[in-house]
Amino acid sequence: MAKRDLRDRLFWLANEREIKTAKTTDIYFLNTKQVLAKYHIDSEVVMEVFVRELPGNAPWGVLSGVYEVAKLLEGVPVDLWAFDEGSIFLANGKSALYEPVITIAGRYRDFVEYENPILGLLSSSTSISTKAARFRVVAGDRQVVSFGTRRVHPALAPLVERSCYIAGFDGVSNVLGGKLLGVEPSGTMPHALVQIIGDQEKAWRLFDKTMPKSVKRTALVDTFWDEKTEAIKAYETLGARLWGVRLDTPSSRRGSFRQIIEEVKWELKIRGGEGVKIFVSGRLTEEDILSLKDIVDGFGVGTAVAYPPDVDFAAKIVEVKENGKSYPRAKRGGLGGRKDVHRTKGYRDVVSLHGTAGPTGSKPMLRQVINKGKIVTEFESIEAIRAKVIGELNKVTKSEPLLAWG
Ligand code: PCP
Repeated sequence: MAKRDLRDRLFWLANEREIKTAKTTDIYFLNTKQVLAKYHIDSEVVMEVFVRELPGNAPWGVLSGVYEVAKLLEGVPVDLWAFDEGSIFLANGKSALYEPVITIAGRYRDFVEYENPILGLLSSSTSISTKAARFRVVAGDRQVVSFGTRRVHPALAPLVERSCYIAGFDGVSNVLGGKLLGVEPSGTMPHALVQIIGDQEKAWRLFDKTMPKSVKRTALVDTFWDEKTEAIKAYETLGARLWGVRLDTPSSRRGSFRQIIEEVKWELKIRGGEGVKIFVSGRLTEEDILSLKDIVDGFGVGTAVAYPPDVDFAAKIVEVKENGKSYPRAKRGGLGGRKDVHRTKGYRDVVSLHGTAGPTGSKPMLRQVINKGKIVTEFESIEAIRAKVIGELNKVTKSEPLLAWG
């Protein structure tokens, strides 16, 4: 075996056992654990996990990864409270105030090493679900399908698809992602199919003859000639069986993507193909969706959601119990004491010291998930989370979310 090969695995990946036992932690946490053990420092603490500022200082994000944090900590002797999976959470980079989305209580030396994987699980999922939610919002009633798992390590493909789907995406292209979600993967055809056959018409015909009836006949129409010419040919080839055309126009040819799409729609319409759907993909941004959604039926979005700006979670001790008494103890830049979050109408979240009653009619956002290492909550189904997120997005985009001091 070459020296550079890995001994016990194929890929540079932590396996589930290593993740579950926090082997991916940072060494300074093990140093800390060593000091606490040597001097029998068994203090109990309250740790809060939160986001100070969202990308672009946006006021809200969509939280995901709570399920995995619960599975990570299951069996560790801690108590854990959390916002539900798929909750809207708020952040304000211009204020010292923050809302904890997860609160952990327990003997610090029992969970010190878990900080790293907790943050990694939350950031990986929430960065994607928050970005995907922004695409969901700008797309309105247009179809948005996740196309981006090729942009990440294959180990993360299911996580990318789950994060996009619960944030309201209509479909996912990844086969394993779809399988774990229980949804049929969505996909058209790659340029490679047309290239290997060497003739667009023949490629579309063979696709049509091969695919089961359930697969929509969507012809990729930008391989060798321009989109208009290939779209006409696709309609002439498949006629009423042509469900849609996909334009994946490379940036070198794009010019005005909008005008290319308008040409395609016109040429299809005057030939009786007005009902043919228009699907576009290729480094799409939220701005592209906004500018094209009036003439496009669906979007395949990849990099922009699979590799989004990161939602930066922090995990900070805010309280330490010594000799049976709890003392607020935040670091500089933090706020001492365990806090509660009560949501009132219009996404006004009141953050107050733990135990303070919330405003009348408000909803406590932190629910207990783990009690002494045992999971004590039922997790919602994927479809239930997705439906909830879509409902919340409709509301939060019509509100003025506010983090308020309680
Ligand atoms: C791929 C696919 C999407 C790209 C990659 C992923 O394009 O069609 O457009 O989405 P993103 O561009 O938003 O990251 P290509 O690999 O150019 O074409 P093909 O469809 O033939 O794979």
